[in-house]
Amino acid sequence: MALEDIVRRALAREVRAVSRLISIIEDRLEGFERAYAEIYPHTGRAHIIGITGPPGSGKSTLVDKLAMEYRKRGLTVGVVAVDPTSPFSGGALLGDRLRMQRHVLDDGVFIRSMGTRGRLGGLSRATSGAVDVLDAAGYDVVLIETVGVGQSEVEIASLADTVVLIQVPGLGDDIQVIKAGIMEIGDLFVVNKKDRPGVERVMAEIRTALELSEMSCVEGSWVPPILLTMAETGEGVAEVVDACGEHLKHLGEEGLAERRLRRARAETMEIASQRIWQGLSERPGASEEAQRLAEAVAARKADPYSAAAALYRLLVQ
Ligand SMILES: Nc1nc2c(ncn2[C@@H]2O[C@H](COP(=O)(O)OP(=O)(O)OP(=O)(O)O)[C@@H](O)[C@H]2O)c(=O)[nH]1
Ligand SMILES: [Mg+2]
Repeated sequence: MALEDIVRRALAREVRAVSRLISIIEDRLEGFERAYAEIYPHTGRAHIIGITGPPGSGKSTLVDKLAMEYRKRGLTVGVVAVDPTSPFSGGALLGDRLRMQRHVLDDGVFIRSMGTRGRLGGLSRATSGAVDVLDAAGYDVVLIETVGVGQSEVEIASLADTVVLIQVPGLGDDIQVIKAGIMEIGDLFVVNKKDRPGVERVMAEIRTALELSEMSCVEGSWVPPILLTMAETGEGVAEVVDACGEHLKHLGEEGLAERRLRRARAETMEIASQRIWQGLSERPGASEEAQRLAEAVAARKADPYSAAAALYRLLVQ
């Protein structure tokens, strides 16, 4: 199929074309930039929701139930599951596939899993591309699942309009909640596995951490709700959907525009710096010069700033 046809069909939400277009962008195949330019004007309509939490906390189960709840409400859902095979619940990819089966006959749900290995241009670029394709294809809601292991929460936060942080009882200590810099990105907290002992304690820990960070909050700012779920049975899932909707409403046009400007800036800068690096590496002799400069820095004959400036001059001269 010609690229033009793939783009046209993806924009009409034809599942196979959507899938193909994500691959083209993910693998940076011939013409991917042209395709991106064509779909991009159609993006910006979906509510993009990031779902993150510790390995095995029930993210995939919750995402599945959220998709079902959105379908019940007449909305279409795209899902991007990033690295679903965590060492914790190894083989989750198979589980994810089985869960997908349930949606197979429903073209209102599209699920895409992405591995983390061998990504050109980084995982966040690939995820971002998939999200944009789903958004352009007209899915009303796009759910992104990532395992919360530090950097990934921050990346998901930069992509999503609403960030849902999942916690579960029984993971031992409270570091999972209080990890510095993570609390701040949560717009919604979900304590899953409410059938397990220790739920009250997790909720109290989140509440305390939130109160600490709220001390600097201005009046009228969003107070992240803490919701209880049992993803396995679907209990509490409708309330999560409601809360995501309320968060979007609270953001309003202005808040949403501000978040999206942040994303646009970060992405544009990231692509630009990749371009610059690529341009540099294509200059004859540049990698030898980079090596020579690195050796000079290591030997304290040059400082890293002057070395970088010298490399940069290679590019612009
Ligand atoms: N007891 C209980 N188990 C649950 C609940 N929700 C999910 N689980 C189980 O927890 C396990 C992990 O669920 P997943 O949805 O795969 O978790 P995940 O966070 O996506 O896992 P990774 O993607 O591997 O990080 C599965 O065996 C689920 O059936 C719940 O509410 N209560
Ligand atoms: Mg999962």
